[in-house]
Amino acid sequence: MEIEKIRTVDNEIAELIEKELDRQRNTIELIASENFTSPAVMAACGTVATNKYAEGKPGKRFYNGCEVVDEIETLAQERVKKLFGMEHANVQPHSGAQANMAVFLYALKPGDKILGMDLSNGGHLTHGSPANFSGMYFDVASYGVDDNGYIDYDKLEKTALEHKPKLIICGASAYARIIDFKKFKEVADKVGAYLMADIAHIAGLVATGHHPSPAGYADFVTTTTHKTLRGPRGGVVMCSEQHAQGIDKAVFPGIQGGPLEHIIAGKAVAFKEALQPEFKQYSENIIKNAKKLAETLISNGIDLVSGGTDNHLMIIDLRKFDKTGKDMSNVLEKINITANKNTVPNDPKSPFVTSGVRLGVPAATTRGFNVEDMKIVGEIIAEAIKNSEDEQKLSELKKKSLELCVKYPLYPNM
Ligand code: DSN
Repeated sequence: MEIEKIRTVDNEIAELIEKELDRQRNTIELIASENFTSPAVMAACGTVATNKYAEGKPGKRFYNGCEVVDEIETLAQERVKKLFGMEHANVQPHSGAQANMAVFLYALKPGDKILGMDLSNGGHLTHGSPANFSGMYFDVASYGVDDNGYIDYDKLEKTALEHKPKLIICGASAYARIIDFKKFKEVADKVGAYLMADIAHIAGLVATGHHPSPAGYADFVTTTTHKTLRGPRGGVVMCSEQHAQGIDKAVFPGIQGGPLEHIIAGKAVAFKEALQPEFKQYSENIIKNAKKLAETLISNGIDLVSGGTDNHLMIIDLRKFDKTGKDMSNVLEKINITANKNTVPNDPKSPFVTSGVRLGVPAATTRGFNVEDMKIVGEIIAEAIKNSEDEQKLSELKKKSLELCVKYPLYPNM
């Protein structure tokens, strides 16, 4: 076993990894951006490919001895292009933030105007937050959601016409509804802007046709590989041939040095998995599970932003209970459910406190949870919110969570 190999050198780290495995096994994972990657993907990441420097791209490297990693990286590129129907892919970005940064470096000059979804309305830090490079080096305008929690496309268009951004960013980290890439493209065309779709959250659903694809609409498509796509932690940036050379140069030497070829091997394996019919079934199960969880919460008196979900996630709005996302995510942790606090649109509370909790089902679905299980999970969460001060009740709920964890053993052969 891999952990035993670690133990022969470093018992402290071996013990901590085992402890983390134990935590994952005994917790219902509902962080919307997390997943359980396959043993094959994990194994690929722990191989000799980690030893190789390969600055450059396949066939055009700065070091010798890259002929094998060239094949690994080329396979990863070909598979991800097939998954998303894109002409060009660079699989080297270390993360989604790096993929986005590469697009910014290629398409923009410092001070250029960008238009992205406001972080507090569901956008991502790299879509123009003042705390991030995207908000520090570019002039940011933002759009958000309407009173019903749906993207306000009219306001998006008005803001675009007013600000004339050079780049419009669509895609979100906390948005439960279908994103209309066609509408975004129409707006981008009206103002002559590039369109970037950051599909990090929904990539797995896009790959299987369970969410519309940005291919044919967006100039640049970025994603992480570890969320609904269920690969190793990393990023990818895709575009048409027209932008290929510029994007590749932006990734290296623009923002990164040597690519992580062992992680790229893991990405290649994950892309192969995502091309199989079983993955389509997995996406379908995600959608069914998310709908069941949302439906159960609502029928148990819990409000959701936009009143439900079309994808893998949902945001609980706690305002009517006068409770905070910070407290409730800690209460859920007490009963072995992991989730994260999240702002709701127009949140009166700070991002460190929040009035919401984001829930997502990709990880639980990988584990095998079905709609009956999601109903139980929804009931547990609703009870926990309503009885958050009742320690006796919380210990009963923790027992129920653990029963579900035992029902679906995680990594049984590890
Ligand atoms: N941190 C990720 C998420 O949780 O959505 C976004 O990068």
